[in-house]
Amino acid sequence: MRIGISCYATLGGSGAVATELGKALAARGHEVHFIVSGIPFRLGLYQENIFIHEVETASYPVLHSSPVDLALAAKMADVIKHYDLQILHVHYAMPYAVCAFLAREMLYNHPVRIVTTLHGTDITVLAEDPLLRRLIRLGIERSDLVTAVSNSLIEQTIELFGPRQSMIKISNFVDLQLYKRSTKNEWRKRFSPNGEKVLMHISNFRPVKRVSDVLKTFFKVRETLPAKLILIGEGPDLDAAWRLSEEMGMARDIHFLGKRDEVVALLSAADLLLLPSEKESFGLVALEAMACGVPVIGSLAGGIPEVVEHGKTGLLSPIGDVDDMAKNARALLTNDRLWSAYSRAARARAAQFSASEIVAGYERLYECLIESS
Ligand code: GMT
Repeated sequence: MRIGISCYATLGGSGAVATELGKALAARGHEVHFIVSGIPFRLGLYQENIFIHEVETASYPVLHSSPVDLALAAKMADVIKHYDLQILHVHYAMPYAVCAFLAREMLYNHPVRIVTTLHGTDITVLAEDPLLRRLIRLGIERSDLVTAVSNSLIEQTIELFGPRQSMIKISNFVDLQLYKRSTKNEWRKRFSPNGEKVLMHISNFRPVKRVSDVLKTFFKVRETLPAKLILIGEGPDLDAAWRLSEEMGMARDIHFLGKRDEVVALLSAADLLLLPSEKESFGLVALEAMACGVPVIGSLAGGIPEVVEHGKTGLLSPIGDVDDMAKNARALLTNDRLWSAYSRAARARAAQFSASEIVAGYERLYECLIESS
């Protein structure tokens, strides 16, 4: 098949999933065209069957801002026409499904099928703006197929939009060959020179991640046992997190590592992943942690309970309940047998989200869409 993919190129689960999907489809022999505003961060080395079409927007003195999304729509139209794409799979309704709709309008009767995957933020955050909501609705309703990454996200979309067409849940996935716990781990020695427990948080430090809850939970855990906190990623709340760690007198036990590529090696050094989000349509990082045998201490937000099995592969608490999260973390960290059982169950649970099966599912959906056009 000839498939186009558009996604956010920057750090984030949607870009990671879209890029891994594109790479897997290319490995299966499909021609994959990324139509993007930057090189997707998970793209890695050159791979056969992958083409990158980067959108460049000129700025003109007369325009207040550069017409980025319109330029993307025009680029999509160009690539669809030039490579005769059969599928354009966009990740996020805003702006990508709207751009895809415009692109197809530009080409009049081109048979390309538009698949939109909802990842959360457009539904759970952007849709609060009534103007954007109308656009998001347009993107959703003019797609030929809409998928969402969790049942929770489907329910929220129905509640907000009551869209005319149905949606299909296709979970995010993880490559189990790549994401597995490595035992020879240099990071562990660095983080835990005296056998301290290692708690980890990985995110883009947006307010919805509640990074201050990560620190408060860690503070309570550290009161009763020697522990270190590793913070990976960057984003708007990073500075505040750094300041809070100083104010709480924990700076020596917290390592800020910034944006990192070696996520598997880092996760392999962790005893627990902390994910206390306020909103989380899926929680890809929880899945990746579980694949590396890391149990999750998190919140009951959105799709997290569909990924992390409470009482088996992690322990979940109401949003903001840092006392409960700390209690849960201590329960796992102070009982090696319990931790090992959770760690094994976490890996087994991750196997239910294996990349090969979920990618094959997407492939079948594309084929059905093309046949029905
Ligand atoms: O969580 C973020 O801030 C990043 C965002 C994104 O655009 O990548 O993540 C969303 O999509 C991921 C992939 O489907 C999900 O795993 C995340 O749960 C979802 N984030 C939110 O719903 C807040």
